[in-house]
Amino acid sequence: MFQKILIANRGEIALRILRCCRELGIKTVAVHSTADRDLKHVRLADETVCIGPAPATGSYLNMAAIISAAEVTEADAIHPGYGFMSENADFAESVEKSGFVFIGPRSETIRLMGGKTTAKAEMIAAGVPCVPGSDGILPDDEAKCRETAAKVGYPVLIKAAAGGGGRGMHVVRREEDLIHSIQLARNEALQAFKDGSVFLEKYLEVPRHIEIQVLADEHGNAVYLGERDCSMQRRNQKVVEEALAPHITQAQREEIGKLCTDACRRIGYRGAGTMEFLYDNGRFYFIEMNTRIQVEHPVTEMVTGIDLIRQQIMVAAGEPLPFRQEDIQLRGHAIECRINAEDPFKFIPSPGEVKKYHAPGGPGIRMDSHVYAGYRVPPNYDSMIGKLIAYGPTRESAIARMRTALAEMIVEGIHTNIPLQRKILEDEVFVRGEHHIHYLGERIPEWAAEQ
Ligand code: MV4
Repeated sequence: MFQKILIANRGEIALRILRCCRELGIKTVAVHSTADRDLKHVRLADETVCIGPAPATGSYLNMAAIISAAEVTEADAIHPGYGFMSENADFAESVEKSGFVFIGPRSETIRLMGGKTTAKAEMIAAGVPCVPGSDGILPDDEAKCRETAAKVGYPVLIKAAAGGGGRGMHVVRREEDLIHSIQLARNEALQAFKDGSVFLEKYLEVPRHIEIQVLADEHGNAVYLGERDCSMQRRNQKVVEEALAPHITQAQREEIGKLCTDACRRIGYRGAGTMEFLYDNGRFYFIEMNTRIQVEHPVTEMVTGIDLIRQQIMVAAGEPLPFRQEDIQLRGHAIECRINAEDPFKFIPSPGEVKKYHAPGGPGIRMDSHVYAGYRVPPNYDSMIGKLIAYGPTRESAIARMRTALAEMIVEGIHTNIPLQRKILEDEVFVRGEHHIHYLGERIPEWAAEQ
């Protein structure tokens, strides 16, 4: 087992990883920027290294600085958390070549699944259902593009093959707009990802976003840990996530879960991963794979009783998974509300000093946050300051506990999205579990007007 892990991240996930290392008796190295000296995990770590200035490009995205920090502290492994270097295949490769363990899949796997068309080809080969579309990237030939779009049927969606986050996506509703949209998407993809490759899919108008959590070891074992519904989102930022997904049957879960674990074994996957699907008209369609731990992993931990960070560390160290699929029980329901330092209805970031902080508690309540009274939220990073998770035996009980927790939570000195979360938890469409990926964006104008 590892003696020392370097945590190449910040905020709540860095603290989550540190706590897990402590439990396992593994020493920790916190690397941080000059703006992050007061982070809770930096205070708690066995060793700390300042790796650069406040802008992430000079610190949390600085490969050489992170690897140097691992060298000087003699760490065995690097945990990348989510965001930053977590899905950078070049970073993972450089970690491997420097003699450290990257806590995640092999760099080749990250590269393969990081490309949306290469990932999709692997999933098709494994028998996982995908959104109908072009067979790989679109050629320059305009006639061939028109032929592909006509075969798929309008509306179609043009997507960038590299990168993610919904950038470079264009919906095309009529054939006369196709070539122009492809050109726009190519230019945006070139700008954003230095790769103008695009592909095409049938556009699903009002799907739900459901993702399957998988865990695999180096010995050919792979399990699925149920699914999460992440449909409550705005501009590709998830706001509320839950496990399991409302209205999904056990038969559907088992069918898609088995396909996902078969795919993991096929590609020699190692570690925690998420297969993202759009769910429309009772069917799952794979869109992309995330090769990292995700923000919303706690809801899966609550319904499975499995510590996903611990399992990531164990399998990265070469240990076999300590359970088989038949040992995994999905029990109860968990909901996560992301707590952001931002105006609740205008979404303007709200950095600054947290003057008062009272985290909620009680049965089934978990607060994953690095915030404390007196902490200054820096303006340089993502606005998420924590995650409130409510677990209950049923979805109704999890909602009731989340409402109670949101009502008692106090954050003063900065604006937070807690008022928005309270609105969502009272919303009848959410309560029925009938929301889709466009729902929140549609409701926000009304809620903003009430303020
Ligand atoms: C789609 C889609 C509809 N049809 N693909 C957005 C970002 C990227 N992760 C994939 N995305 C979408 N792909 C087809 N064929 C709608 C979206 C989409 C979306 C997906 C998941 C969560 C939020 C979303 C918000 C807008 C659009």
